[in-house]
Amino acid sequence: MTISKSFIFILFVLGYFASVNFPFEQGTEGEAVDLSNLKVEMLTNPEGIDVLRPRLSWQLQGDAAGIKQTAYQVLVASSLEILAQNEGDLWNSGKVEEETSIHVKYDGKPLQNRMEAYWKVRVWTSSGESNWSEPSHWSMGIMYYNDWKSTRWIGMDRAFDWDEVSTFSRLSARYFRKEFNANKEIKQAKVHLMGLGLYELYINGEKIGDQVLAPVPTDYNHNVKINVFDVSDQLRQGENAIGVILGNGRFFTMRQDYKPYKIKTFGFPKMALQLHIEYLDGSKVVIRTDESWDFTADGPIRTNNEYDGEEYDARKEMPGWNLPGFDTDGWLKASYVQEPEGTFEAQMTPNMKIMGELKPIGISKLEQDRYILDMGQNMVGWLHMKVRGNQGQKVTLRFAESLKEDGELFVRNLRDAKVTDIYTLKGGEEEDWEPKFVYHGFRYVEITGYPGTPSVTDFTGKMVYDDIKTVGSFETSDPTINQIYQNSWWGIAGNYKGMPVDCPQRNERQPWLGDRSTGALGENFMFDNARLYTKWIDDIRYSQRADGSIPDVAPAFWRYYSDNMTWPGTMLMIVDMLYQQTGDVQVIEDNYQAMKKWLEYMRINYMDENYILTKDSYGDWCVPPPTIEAATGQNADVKNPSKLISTAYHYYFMDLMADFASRIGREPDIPEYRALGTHIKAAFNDTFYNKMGYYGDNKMTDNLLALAFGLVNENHKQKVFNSLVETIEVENKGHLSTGVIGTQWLMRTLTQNGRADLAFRIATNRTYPSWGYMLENGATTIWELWHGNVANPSMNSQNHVMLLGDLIVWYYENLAGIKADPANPGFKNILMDPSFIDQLDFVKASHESIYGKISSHWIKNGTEIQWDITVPANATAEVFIPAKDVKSISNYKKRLEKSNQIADIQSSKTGKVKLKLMSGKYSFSFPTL
Ligand code: RAM
Repeated sequence: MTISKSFIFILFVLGYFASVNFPFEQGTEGEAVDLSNLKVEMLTNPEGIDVLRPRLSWQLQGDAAGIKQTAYQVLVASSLEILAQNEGDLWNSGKVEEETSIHVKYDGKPLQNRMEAYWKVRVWTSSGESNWSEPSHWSMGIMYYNDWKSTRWIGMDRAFDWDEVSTFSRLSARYFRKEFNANKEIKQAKVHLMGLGLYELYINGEKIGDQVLAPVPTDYNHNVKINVFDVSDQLRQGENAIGVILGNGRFFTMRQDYKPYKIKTFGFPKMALQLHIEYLDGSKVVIRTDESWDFTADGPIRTNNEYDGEEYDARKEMPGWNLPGFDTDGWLKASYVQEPEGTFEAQMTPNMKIMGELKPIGISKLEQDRYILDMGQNMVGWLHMKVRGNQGQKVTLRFAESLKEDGELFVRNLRDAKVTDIYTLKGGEEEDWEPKFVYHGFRYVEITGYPGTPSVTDFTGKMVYDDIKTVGSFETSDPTINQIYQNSWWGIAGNYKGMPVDCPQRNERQPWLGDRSTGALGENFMFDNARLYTKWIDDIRYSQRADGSIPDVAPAFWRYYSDNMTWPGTMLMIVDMLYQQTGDVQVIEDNYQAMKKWLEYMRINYMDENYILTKDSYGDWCVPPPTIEAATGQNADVKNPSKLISTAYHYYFMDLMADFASRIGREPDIPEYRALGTHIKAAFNDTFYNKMGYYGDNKMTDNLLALAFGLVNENHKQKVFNSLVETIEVENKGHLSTGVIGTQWLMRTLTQNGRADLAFRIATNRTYPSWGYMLENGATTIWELWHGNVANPSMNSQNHVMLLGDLIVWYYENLAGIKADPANPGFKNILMDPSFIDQLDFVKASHESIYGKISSHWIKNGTEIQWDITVPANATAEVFIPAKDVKSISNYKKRLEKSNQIADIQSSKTGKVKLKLMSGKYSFSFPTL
């Protein structure tokens, strides 16, 4: 097994500094640092990593003023006891005189298989020295393929009588069990598990971990994720039992078998497991999967299929199957099966979890025993049900996003996904049930056959997505903007499925690259998604063909290698996003070669002698039809490939590559990117510029791309921008006419060119086409199509995020003024230059960056604006205040002057005063202009 260096391992030590000797100076009006409590918190699953040089990050917390780290010392020890002696037997960095507090690479003794590492840090700052932080921890996994050699992959490579293998496969879940005796007192025990497609793990009847639908999906021909759990508390001296249930997930799926270029199936579910037990006396034993494990597929989960649903027959339950002493009469022995082809590797991104619960808002009767339950929100996950009735009674749950006029479920936009869960009662006491191996995208549930009268209190919606923290908050005085933000949150969260999928409901649910190119940046302000996107970049890199081609979907469950700039090019945009937002340079290093190779492949195959990139696939995907009448019944699946789009992106990517090269010491590559860029730019203008002052067909997207990528000659800029504005204001009467591509550049380009007001108008429209139009029509998420209420159902998801474009980016960067500085990425320096738009009374936002929480809250009080800002410790901000002079600005009602917080004050010619702020809290007031 190769050791992947591409995973980031971020350990945050959240320390409230407790140095009594060196109390931090208090901010002007900031809160005092909490000196009583030194707190450390892990923000990532630390078990079983496989990077040889993990990276450590810590945060200096507290609102004290002007804190800058000047040095740090990290200790890493093999035990807590050693660490408590302030010794680092694995690594003692010594005092390192550096500001760096993120992505510090472990540089100690080589890390071994399954080693435990405990670490802590102390820092020296401009305002004093901290104590040692609380200890934090990680463990190494099984890093080498060789260490799996005596462990067998087990399963059963066949279907059973009650199964059906077809497009609509019905394959029952597989149950495995193993009993063993642990004859001594246990010190520590860890399970290392690869359970494909999906697993649930039990020790002595207890479910291990709160993950669901684990592990995260990959292209199992390339890589298979290992999950690791500390089970010391669940094992006991004496008899023990391990139980594992395997579901199908993306591993066993025949769902795409009607399209030859889609992956049919990876095979029947299978697993490999090692349980390492260490006894108190120092002796060790390993329990492994082999043919001694008991197996049955004749349990209660009769079928589970991501798209079609799960069926559970409670009469087939096997009480005690995962406890010692169970009678395995009727069970088989597991068979030794072929291992999957992929590399075995640690899972560094979190699994999914039940992240929230929803109470339904209503239930209504359709007829006899058919009811419709309304969750009040288009959500992703499943339904938990309480039911009491007779043995053999069946409750059928069918899911949909909306209702037809007659009150029945609208299922045509799900295509042939059956999304039906069926529960058969065992009878007697109240029964509790929810599925294990499926998820649905739904607001409404049709309930059939529920014994008695169902009421809302019998059901709970379980919201399921990756265990990722919400790190952003955003609110303004405008209800449309706020509601769109809420809808976006629901849509983005629900579509995180160990990879970002396009939609959660129909027979698709694919990780389409183009849907996230700019969206991922907006999402990063809201969600701590860096590990997820780093995993996805790995998926994309793994899916690259030897010739250099990158697919439109990765992992390439659908093998669309259609070759275009915009979908595969998402790889570059997300690498850039990860670098900008989290300061992670490793992600550039790990992917540089792949990105370069892809661009060469595209150039050699598709660039003509005039530097025009001739190949595109989707064009400006999903542009709004001109009117809602014209849109009615229209199929949106129309491709209009555009050489203008592909050539513009080709130029943009030359820029990105030059930037990447400069970040990782590949400067010798830069002249080539620049030279090609110069040619492309000239060709682009020769071919697509019309001297009337627009590009291509004068579509919004044509002009937007030219402006956003810096392709427009200086003396044409105003004209081109005027053309863009004219299209919006005159032709579109204040609306957009962009699809997935143009919308990614729309809001920022308008704002950068001085028309934040027009961006605001587009952002708050309630008429077609707009995000507000979706709200107007009852949307609680974001639609796939601008005309989602009338479109042909064959491609019309009500929970897609691709049309968000750069809207969320604009919310944070331009309305709130929280933007990462490319020169000091990861919010080491924050660029704060909000548009104090006339139509808004306030904007209140925050983002928990890798340095800590950044906040920006501006509010208009009559003729004055008050702007409160928080800059986290060890970070700085460059703040732009629209004021005619410095005198008219105050901070906490005092005159603005240089201090240990305000490092610099500059009046600029652009009518803004520029301040350089150190960490701490600020409250500026200044008159509205
Ligand atoms: C459809 C979906 C998806 C998009 C592709 C091109 O399947 O709209 O989100 O990326 O087309």
